[in-house]
Amino acid sequence: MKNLILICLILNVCVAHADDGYRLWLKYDLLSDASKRAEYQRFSTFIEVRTEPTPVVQTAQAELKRGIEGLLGAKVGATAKLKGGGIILQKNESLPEEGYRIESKDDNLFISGKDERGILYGCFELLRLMQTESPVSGIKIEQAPKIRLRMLNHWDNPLGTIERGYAGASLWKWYELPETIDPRYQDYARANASIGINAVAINNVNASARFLTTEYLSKVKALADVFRPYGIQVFLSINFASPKILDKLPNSDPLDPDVRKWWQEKAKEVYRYIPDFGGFLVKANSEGEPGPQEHGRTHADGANMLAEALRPFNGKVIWRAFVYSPDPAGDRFREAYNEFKPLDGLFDKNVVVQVKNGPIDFQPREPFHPLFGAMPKTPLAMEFQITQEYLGFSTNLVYLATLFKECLEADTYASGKGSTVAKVVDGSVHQYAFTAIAGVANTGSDRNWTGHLMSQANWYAYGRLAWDHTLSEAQIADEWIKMTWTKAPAAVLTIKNLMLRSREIYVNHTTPLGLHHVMGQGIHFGPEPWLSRSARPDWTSIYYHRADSAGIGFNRTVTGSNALGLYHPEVQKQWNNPETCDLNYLLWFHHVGWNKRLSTGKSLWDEFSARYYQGVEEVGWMQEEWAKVRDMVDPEMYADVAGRLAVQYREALNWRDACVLYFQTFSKKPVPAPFQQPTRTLEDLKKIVEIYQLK
Ligand code: GCW
Repeated sequence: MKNLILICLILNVCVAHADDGYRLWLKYDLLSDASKRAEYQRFSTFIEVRTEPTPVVQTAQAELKRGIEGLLGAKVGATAKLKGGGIILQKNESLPEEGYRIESKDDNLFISGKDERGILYGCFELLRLMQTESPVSGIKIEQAPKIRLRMLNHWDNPLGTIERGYAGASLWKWYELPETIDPRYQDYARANASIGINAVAINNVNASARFLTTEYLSKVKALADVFRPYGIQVFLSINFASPKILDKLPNSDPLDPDVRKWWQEKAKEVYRYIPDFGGFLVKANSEGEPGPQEHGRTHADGANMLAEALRPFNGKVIWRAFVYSPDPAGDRFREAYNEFKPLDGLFDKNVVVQVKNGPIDFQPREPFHPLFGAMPKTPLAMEFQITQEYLGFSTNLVYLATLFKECLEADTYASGKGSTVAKVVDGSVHQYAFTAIAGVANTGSDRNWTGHLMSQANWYAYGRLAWDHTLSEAQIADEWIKMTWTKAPAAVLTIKNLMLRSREIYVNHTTPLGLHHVMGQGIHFGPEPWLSRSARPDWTSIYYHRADSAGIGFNRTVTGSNALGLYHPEVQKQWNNPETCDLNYLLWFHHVGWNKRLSTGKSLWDEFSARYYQGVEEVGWMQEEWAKVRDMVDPEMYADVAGRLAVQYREALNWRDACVLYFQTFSKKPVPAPFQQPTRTLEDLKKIVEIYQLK
């Protein structure tokens, strides 16, 4: 028996485990570099807590112990009998909120936090440094988040499906709650805490009223109880018509005293269950959801009614600006701006307006939303989409930090040069009293959480950027790869390079040069540029690409919809001249002739069609690069990504052939050399797309 245990132990150490990705970036496997282990060992003999051991502090302590014991393969003591060589967790009131300091002093390592969350985040930072084998000796670093509320928004439905979710079912098992607590809830909270996420809205913004019932509040409470020790607050998406749906009030008019009273009572009830409840997230008068406009009231009236109900408890209203009233003659690009800009300054103090990164809807590339910089008196939250609704679901490798950064670094010029979107969101441009950012989650019940293993990086990168938007996409990729895949320098470089190029590759094989919204109707998967009829004109593809025999693209300049006029004049200057407009945004703002010579020296048609071919070739390049790391990463994880890259190649071919063949019917031009005309016909491609639309 003893021998058997010994053999197992040896095998455990020597044989590479097949990894299913469940452990994300928190594997804590033994570090292979003995000198690094020795360096870290010097301060890892004990952990001492010199502050009140609240649940969050206990989480921090337990995590640190777990991490160090895994990484160093040595036991960590509970308290100091020795003078030096340990880690001390303590408070330091002088630090900024949620901030921490890690400092090596007098033979010990001190992790000080302004508050319990600061301590927790400091512990995760130290573990990240160790996981990436970074130097820790003589360390003194201080960090604090740039944005207060760093949220995940789940579009999870009561029956366990996830709207736009591609990694299995919802993590929340509503029918088992509150009595049964899936251990996965805790693992989920832990992963979030490790990247500084401090709030989650757990249900779909297309909200069921059932979450506000007593029956469901006890379930939500059970989740909140699991998340709390990880510093995570719970929010609920609410259905604006709840008073009517749940309690048969004659209406849900926000100025009706009975309706207001209903929400006040409801808020009280919610806080009885969850004393630290975060607040309500609201999608109203958008895509058929109820809202104040049905009663002749504004978004501000609706938001302020909820704000009044939540105020006694310090709760927040997060009111989404994703609205586009049906105006067939208009331009959807302008709708949110038209509705919200006039309301600037009319929202109560505890209201935040949440704006998607771009004006249409989470496309592979969008210009930043024109509301950023235009609402000086209303705190705006950023809404990014982590789940890849328009970016190939969980079959395409797209590292989204590049997309996030492009938006965050765009300059609004709201108060002079350098007024980036990031600085609007972090409050520094308009001195917002409260700041927030949200990411639509890509998690689900798949063992590896996100379907595509590489999409774990998007969850990770979102959290890291929410904490500090100045981090570079390369640095974030670097640390994520080292924690998730390998620390072998050549492999890290290969994977990083692939990740950093992946978003542009996806843009090339789907929507180059600023083409947008030409994907399969409803499911938003695959190409459907020929889509010409839908329930609304702005749900078709032809509405957006406007291709004709002359050219392609949406004229949003002053001679067109003039949506460009919503931006600061300096921004307009960047985009309003088709000669100088960044090619990445060209078709967002201009209808361009097929023969028009571009800055690349090629005609628009040649450049446009060539990019599809390049995109496909680049997916082939990603496959080759991936093959290079085969022996340096876990075999099961390797194979999973290799398989999905092969799928992406096939899907990229579909995009290329569908778009080239379809737009060729307008341009009437040959595919430019050296590329070959697709061997399939447009009808072939239409059939494939139809299959994906079948019930
Ligand atoms: O992008 C669209 C999605 C809808 C989503 C909506 C929104 C939750 O296709 O599925 O609904 O945006 O953001 O409200």
